Amino acid sequence: MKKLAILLIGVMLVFVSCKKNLDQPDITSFPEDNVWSVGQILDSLANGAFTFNQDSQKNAIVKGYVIADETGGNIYRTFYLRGEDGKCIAVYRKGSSEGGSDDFNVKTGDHIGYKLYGSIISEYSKLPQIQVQEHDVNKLIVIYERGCDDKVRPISTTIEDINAGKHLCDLVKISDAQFEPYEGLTYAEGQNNTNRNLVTCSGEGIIVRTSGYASFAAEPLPEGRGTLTAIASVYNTTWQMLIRNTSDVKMNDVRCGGGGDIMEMPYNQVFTSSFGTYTTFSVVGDQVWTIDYSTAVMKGKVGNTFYENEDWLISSPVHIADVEHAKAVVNYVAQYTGPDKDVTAQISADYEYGDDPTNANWTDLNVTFENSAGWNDFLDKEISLDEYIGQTVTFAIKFVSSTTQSRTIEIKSIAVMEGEAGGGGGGTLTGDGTRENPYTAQDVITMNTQTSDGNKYWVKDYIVGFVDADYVYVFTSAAGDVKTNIILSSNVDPTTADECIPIQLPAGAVRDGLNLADNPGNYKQEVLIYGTLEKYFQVAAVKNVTYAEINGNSYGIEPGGGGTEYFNQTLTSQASFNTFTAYSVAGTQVWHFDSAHANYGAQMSGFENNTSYANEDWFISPEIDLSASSSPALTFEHTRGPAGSINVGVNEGYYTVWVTNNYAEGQNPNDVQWMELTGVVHATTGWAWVSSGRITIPEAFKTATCRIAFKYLSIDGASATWEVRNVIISE
Ligand SMILES: [Ca+2]
Ligand SMILES: [Ca+2]
Repeated sequence: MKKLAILLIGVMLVFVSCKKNLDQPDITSFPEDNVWSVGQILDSLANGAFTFNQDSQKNAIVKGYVIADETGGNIYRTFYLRGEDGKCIAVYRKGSSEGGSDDFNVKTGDHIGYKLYGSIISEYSKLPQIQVQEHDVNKLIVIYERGCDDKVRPISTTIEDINAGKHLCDLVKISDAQFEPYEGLTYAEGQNNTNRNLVTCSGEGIIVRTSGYASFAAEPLPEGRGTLTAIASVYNTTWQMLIRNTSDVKMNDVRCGGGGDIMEMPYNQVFTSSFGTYTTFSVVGDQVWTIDYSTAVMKGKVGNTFYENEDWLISSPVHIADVEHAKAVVNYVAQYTGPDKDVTAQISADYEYGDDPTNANWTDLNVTFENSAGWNDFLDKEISLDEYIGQTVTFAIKFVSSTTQSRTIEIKSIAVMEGEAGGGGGGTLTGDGTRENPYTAQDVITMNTQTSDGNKYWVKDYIVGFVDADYVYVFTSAAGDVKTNIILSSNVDPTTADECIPIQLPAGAVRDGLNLADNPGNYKQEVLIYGTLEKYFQVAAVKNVTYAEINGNSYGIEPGGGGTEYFNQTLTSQASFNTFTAYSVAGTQVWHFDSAHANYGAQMSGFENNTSYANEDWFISPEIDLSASSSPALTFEHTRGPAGSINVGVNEGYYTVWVTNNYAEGQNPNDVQWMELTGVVHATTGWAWVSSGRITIPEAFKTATCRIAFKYLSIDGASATWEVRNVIISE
């Protein structure tokens, strides 16, 4: 004991932030000649599951801090590790029936080394994990120190960022949140795993999932508003929060979202999962504002019948601060045709929150909400509120439909904020994003697109360097070993990051062909790429690049056939996925989209919990107008896996493509007549993306109501995963 005490003091001197450990097991150190970061492990996992089983990996270890342990019973046979690089992963031990395993001897706050040799690195329903194979798990773990509280603090973030996959497996903290509903509810129901809804005062929502075996399962949900600390986890496409114990939940403030309180600018309401601080009122008609597609939706059509409606979406009162300019910004999509002035922006100084709006005086702000190009093409309508500076007002959207006409509008968010409506100037663009007239890097900077609209665009400019692991823009060729990105600029000799856009290079032909570490000759060469426009390294960028041309060479899969396009959905964003209808005829598993792996596109698998289940699942496009086409053909990219299942059901027709003229939304596809489109090229190696080839659409389907569908089958005991993206119909 004395010896331990002396050692303890020694450790204290070195590691001021931690308290040291000492009921240490047999092993006190590992060789450090092969230390992996969690980031390196995750990067390798991006290419598929793997096992640390090479002779050269005998000493492989990863070092990091335990951010959640099994105490509390909500986290099962798992601890979560935050690497010394800040990246996170789950560490999972098998149960005794599977040949496992002792309890982990680690506690939250421990600084540990974990021996990787023999472990499998895989995704469990999209959750990255180190799967321990050793029975005596603690032989794999050295605890260097304990109580490293500084290293295991939660990251304060937003639900939006969690849903964007930015914190997977990390310990995060959400503020201004509350359970909804909460009355009469406990964390879990009986011994069942239970989902509860957490919503923030700005309207974002996420699931808090609790095991029926958690020590706090039967405790009531808190009534109030406050902070929640939890592990950001995922189960396939469902993002969820796992609390460690109830001390992670501090919700003692008065609840928000009753609405009606006077809000200060900036007042931003998003309608992801609720109306938040907004209220709705139906003056006429049975149809009402609803939350769907993560937006506030209003339409006056049910089935094929139009109904008369007047329906309001109304803010809490907002104080327009004493600024030079103020505006409202409505982010929306709209389609179809309604009566004149069917969607208007209104403002009132005397509206009582919750009342019938026809009892108040409203001023029509005289703006037009044009239809958007499609369901993915969200528009920002900016409306000046300069006349109301200094006043407290209520802002509303008023919707009207008739017995013959109705538009559908989906509002993602409404912000009341400082700034000049329509201001900002914005430069003019050189290109238009087509292959013939691609955007330049400067165009991408000017447009400053933060979220992909689901479409891919062509961008052409000079390769001028890459972004290194410290997020530094390096303007030289191959000065490092970064292969995952390059940067483009319209200036071949840029001096600042402001002149550049980062380009994400997904693993495969595009990365292999473009990255500067392997291809130093690409430096200062012009490249043409095809990808989504969205944020990367916190700035406007190009991601999900599937095709590139440089110096006469091409890499990846060339989209379309080059002719007029009648339909183009990437399926690499939730919005694009949502344009299709997923219909499960049989089996629990469904077509789905996973925002953490957006480039997988639409996914379907009959495999869950290590078992293959029988399924019949259709993934059906929206109506595609081919009435003016001459020789339309379908192309798409697809892949199947894992490698061991590559031959499952190919000859039996488990992965087929069909076309029809008369499918109605929501119908069982088996009640409709379809024709199979044959000649689809299938992948023959696991997870290899291939082009379907050009599949001619038969003459009979050159109509205004053509739909194509991907039909998936699996049987009990045999299935594969099918992933589909970049679905194009063109001449
Ligand atoms: Ca109504
Ligand atoms: Ca199914």
